[in-house]
Amino acid sequence: MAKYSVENEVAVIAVDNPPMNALSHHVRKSLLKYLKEAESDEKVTSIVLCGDGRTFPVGADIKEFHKSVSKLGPTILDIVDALEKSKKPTIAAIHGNALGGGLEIALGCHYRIAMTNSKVGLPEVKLGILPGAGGTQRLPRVIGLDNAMQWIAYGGHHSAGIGASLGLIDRVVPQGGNIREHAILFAKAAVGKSLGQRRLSNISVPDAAKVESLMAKHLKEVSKKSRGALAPIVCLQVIKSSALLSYQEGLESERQGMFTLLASSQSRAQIYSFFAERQVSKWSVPGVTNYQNAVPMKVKAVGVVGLGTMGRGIAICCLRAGKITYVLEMNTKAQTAGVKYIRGYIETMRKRKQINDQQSSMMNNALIPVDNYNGLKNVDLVIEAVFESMKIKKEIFKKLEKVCKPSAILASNTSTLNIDEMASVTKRPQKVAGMHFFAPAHIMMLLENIRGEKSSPETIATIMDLGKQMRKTTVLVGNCHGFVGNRMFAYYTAESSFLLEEGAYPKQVDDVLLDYGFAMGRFQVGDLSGTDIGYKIRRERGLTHKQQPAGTPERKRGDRRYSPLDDFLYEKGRYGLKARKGWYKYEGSRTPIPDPEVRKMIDDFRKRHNINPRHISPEETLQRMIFPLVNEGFNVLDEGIAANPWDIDMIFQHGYAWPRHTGGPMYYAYTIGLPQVLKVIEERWKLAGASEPHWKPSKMLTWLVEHHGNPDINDWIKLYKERKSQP
Ligand code: 3H9
Repeated sequence: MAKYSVENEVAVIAVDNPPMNALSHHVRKSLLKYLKEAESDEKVTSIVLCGDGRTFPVGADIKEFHKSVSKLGPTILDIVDALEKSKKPTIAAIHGNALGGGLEIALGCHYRIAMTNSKVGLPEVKLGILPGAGGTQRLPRVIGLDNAMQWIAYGGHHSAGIGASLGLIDRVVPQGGNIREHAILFAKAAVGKSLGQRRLSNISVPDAAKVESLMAKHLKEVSKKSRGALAPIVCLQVIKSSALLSYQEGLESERQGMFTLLASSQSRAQIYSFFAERQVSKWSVPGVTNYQNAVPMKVKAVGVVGLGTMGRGIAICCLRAGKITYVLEMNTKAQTAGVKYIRGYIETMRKRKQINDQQSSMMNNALIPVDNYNGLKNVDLVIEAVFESMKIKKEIFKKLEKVCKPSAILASNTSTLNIDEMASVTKRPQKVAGMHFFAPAHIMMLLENIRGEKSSPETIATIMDLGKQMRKTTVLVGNCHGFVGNRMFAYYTAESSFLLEEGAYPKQVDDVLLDYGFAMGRFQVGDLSGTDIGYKIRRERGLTHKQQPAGTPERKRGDRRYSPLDDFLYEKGRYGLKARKGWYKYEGSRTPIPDPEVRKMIDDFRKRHNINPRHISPEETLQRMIFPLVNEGFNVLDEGIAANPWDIDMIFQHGYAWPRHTGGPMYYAYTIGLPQVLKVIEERWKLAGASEPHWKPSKMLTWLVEHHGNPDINDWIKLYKERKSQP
């Protein structure tokens, strides 16, 4: 709805649709009604459009997309047109955010004023669509083609100050000012002034002459940064029309572009992702606790054990969240290097204006290096981040048990190991949990929190709350080897090596993944993170080639298929990018170059095992990489390790850079159709047999297909839980 009032001859129309004033159908109706009323009221000389409550409208109502209600008139474009055509000056008074359709209605107004801390932008591309209410045609007319391409194709949020510097915002109201009062004064002053050039559809695009070169520049950038995504490309093509065609023709091109994108599976996947991101914070442990009733503990001071790559990143996350951060590292050299890195990073954030001088000095003061466990006696929560060894971790937990106050939570940053086993060496298993950060911890958005069997509601609520304070996408999962992410990802990695054995080479596999939308292929990622990391984990588990007793078949561990190619690579000193050689070689840059030496290693291996290499199609490559991971995802859901398919998808999007326009592995399976996914898995299972148990069709997947075909992803859990009551 909207509210209407007339103050001092100025009509004020305030959108009132909490929490975000989205432009839902009923809001659009009410807006147009009040606009007409203001237009026809002779006592009204100008019109202010604003938002009630927290914000100016943040765009169309995303819940209405792909539903018939979105098509019900009036459209946002009708409102934009009415505002622009108005004979009385129209002023958008922006506080909070003016995003998407929200900014588009502001662009329909003759003037825009905004609070200094407001954000403006057209983020539709992140939903797999484009600004569909004239934004692609009006924005370039104000801020120029180059800026508009940048804003729309990447969907960033920009400060009111930047908007003002580009001519989008006519006045910035300082903090503490009353936007409504300023807008009314502004509106009064605008009465009588010519509106001709204020109507953006009347003016031309300033840098239209550069359209071809700008197009080439931005197309190149988006194809690198948003690989495989359709929306950024369509956005650019439609913006191009603003430079070459009339406003009306441009609008038609926008309409066509929107039509194409809305019909694509990518927009559905991205809209799903938008809600999934918000859904994961509404965690629940059925029958135990949930986000609404559990009360988190207050955490003022955190301890981080270990100052390697992970520990440093975690410490930065804690400092950014305003925690006093004790960092324990007993090796003096490692401590000096770690602390230097953290302080250097704080300085970089200050220089980049991500934090101000005061925040920087607060963070520096809050960083307290200690070199013995007693130094952690005052912390409320500890995160250990040492090498992935159960023996070492248990020793650390025993020490922490002794020194930490009884109320302190003890968390492990393990990426695979059993949290309950660590908890068993303490007297406070209810206060033990996993907090699995992804490297580099201060950059990656994901935090996979693991509840142990005995973790208390307070402990769970506290680690979830801490993730929120760190502004991470925080997902709660159950305890098992590898938890959700690494447990599923293990099969993606394993299959990639099997593909090499059977006929593919690293670049061939990586190219398929790049085409799918990953920013990097599996082997490129392996080189970037270092092939030694995986080797050490396999060695810890007794799996490496060198640890096997004489006579052990090279391609088996127990009764399971194993590829030793990764071990061979490590043994040749090919540790990845840092060694300038891994799956690829690197000559003076980070560009991976296929290396004949790796090819030979693979060829020799095949010869030794009499493997006749065969051509492996891109389709087979993709299915072999992704479907076992999906199959395991269903096992993870079946066991209750993940509560919902969107929890899994958010783990992969934010922890493994899974392309957002596919929605994540589970949503992708839903897009392909579960029957088709199951069919491939069953065929592969017949072929591979017991030595590759990751192809054994998941019970849950099989049941869903048999009983419901390809049910809505939102219904998977409900249907599966209800199965027992069915005849
Ligand atoms: C568009 O405008 C298309 C046009 O071109 C016209 C085409 C014809 N709709 O994010 P939060 C809900 S496309 C419906 O947690 P924050 C959200 O789900 C749109 N619901 O808050 C959540 O619900 P719940 C372009 C929406 O402070 C609650 O509000 N605009 C919408 O962390 C709180 O949200 C965008 O893409 C919406 N538009 O972040 C902006 N927006 O409590 C989308 C929010 O049940 N919005 N909700 O979980 C955002 O990016 C963030 O909400 C924002 C605030 C940054 C504004």
